[in-house]
Amino acid sequence: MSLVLVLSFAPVSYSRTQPAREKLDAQVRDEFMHAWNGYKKYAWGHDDLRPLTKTHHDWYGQSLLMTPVDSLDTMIVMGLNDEANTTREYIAKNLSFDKDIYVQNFEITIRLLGGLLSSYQLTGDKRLLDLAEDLGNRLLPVFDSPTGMPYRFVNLKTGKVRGAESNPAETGTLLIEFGTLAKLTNRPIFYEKAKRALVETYKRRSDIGLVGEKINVETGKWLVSDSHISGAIDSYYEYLLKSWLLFGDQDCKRMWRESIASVNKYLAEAQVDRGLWYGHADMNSGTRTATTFGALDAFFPAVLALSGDLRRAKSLQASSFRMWQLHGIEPEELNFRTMEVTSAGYVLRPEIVESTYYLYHYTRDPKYLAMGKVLFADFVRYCKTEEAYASLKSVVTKEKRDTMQSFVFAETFKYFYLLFATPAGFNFDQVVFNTEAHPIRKTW
Ligand code: DMJ
Repeated sequence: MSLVLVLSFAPVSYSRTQPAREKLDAQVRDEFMHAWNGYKKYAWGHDDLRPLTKTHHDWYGQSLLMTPVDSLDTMIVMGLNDEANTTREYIAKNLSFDKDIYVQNFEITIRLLGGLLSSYQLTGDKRLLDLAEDLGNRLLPVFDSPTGMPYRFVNLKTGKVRGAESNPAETGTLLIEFGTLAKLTNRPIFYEKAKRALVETYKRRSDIGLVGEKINVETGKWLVSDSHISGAIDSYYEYLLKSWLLFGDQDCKRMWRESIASVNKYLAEAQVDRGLWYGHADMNSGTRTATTFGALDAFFPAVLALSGDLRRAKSLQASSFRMWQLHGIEPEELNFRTMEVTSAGYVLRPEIVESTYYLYHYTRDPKYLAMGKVLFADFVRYCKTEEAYASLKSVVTKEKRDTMQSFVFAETFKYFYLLFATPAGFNFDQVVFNTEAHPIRKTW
């Protein structure tokens, strides 16, 4: 299939007026507090709030304070100082990783390790760094596979591992957190293990430079050869770029540059009437396997913009916004050739907001503020509940679902806020956001 990059297509329409930025940042903070108060009232001390039944949920039967840790740096960035101090004290006094439970290395790394490190940097509270180091130590056994790529699960008490069938997102989205931990504790082992995992994933790319969707970390063999930028691969690419930027790692720079060339060659698809999208292709032949794109893929304009490719970033962001506007809120996935929804849920995902923020930062084009205003109004209209926020079972029917994942605090509200605010002392160009939107500063 020949791919022609066409950058002009039907203009995005903004039905609502240009926003006053300052008023919107206060509204975002209010909505954050609305959801946070719901969590505190019904789920305090637990991982997540179930917003419809107003009960709590712990991922592994015992709480790891997923929501408080994921939320803390957002409170700090928003200037919610009392709330942040109370939450920080609670975490420092109550969070313990000495638990006989198997946890998913990827999720724990991006949410908890990333959250603790970021909040440590923002507050200087050494107790948070100590927690991060304890967690890092307990996660380290995941890397003891024959290839160096991590197992998916580890028991925090025994160090036993399981889950040899993994994917590039889980094997390659660790270096920002483990690398930062290495720098802050002067223990290079954390950097070396996570870097090796990333490199070993990259080394197994196909002859045309793509990675697949599922890999066995013991044999190093691919189990699924479908390639894309969606879930199970997405943040692997993000971390190649960001690890270069955060650590100045020249291997990551080279791996990013080679990878993005293949992604643009085989996964991008642009037509005059449809605009730019990224679909699926077989990692070995480059043959198109699916023309789907979704809420998770909407992170890619941010990555493209960060890499300097504003041309593609703007085009893809316009496509993401078309996806959002189809039903007034984005579906998990659609077919971009037919514009039919193929997976109708919305779990409060942040990626499209993140990309809007990056594009506004780099272009200062007010159309991205207007876009953000539309996203925020729809988000509130369809997802707000009496006492919190809820996912949607279907963006078509707008029926709600009883989940509110911690990333709504870590990412969705944070990116909305940063789009509309200029927090004192917060400088986009001095931080790298991990994939859970925890800002990390290069202090070493
Ligand atoms: C988050 O946990 C992270 O952004 C991850 O990289 C992808 N999925 C969710 C948000 O949608």
